[in-house]
Amino acid sequence: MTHALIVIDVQNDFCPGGALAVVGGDEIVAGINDLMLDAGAVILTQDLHPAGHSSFASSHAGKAPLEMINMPYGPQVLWPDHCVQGSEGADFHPDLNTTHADMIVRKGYNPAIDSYSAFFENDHETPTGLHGYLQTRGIDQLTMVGLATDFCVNFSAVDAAKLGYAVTVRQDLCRAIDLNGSLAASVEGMAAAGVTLA
Ligand code: VGL
Ligand code: ZN
Repeated sequence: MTHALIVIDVQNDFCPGGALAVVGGDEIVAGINDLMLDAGAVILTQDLHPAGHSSFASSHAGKAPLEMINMPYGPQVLWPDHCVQGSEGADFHPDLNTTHADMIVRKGYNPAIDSYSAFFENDHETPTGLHGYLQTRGIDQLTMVGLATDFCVNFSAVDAAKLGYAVTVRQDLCRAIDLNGSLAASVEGMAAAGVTLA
């Protein structure tokens, strides 16, 4: 089995002081850097939206952040503007060791569709290309860490399990947004999909 470490969205906007700050988001950086040292491959994901993205509350008149909206692909949480292309908030946390990354997967660049998962946009159909990359390299075992447990880590882990990867989520190296019980629901969903929660 060939193994990869997938580091999800460890970016300034998801860390304290950022636009969509996750409590304790910066606490996981040192532990993630340590894990990179003995990973067979390291893949970073980067949430990267054009200004005016359809997942931003500011793009919908009368809507506030954390309200829901129905998109053609299903229900969507509306977020504060975050990880806008070219902004400092979109950059990786300054202490994250990006030197060891074999690949950086960018997602959320389609203005009309959000993309939590590292594998598919939120229509669950449009691929990011990561599956092809991992297959080409013969990687079948994944460890996932990063932000946020209940959104991008959750969607990535469940998609990976569905695609046939052996997936472990290191909960100690993830932090959650926890919106209306989303953390508990995501843990249940990941376990049901066959993800190992460590
Ligand atoms: C994320 C909300 C919006 C995440 C990204 O990385 O979990 N959450 N965009
Ligand atoms: Zn986003």
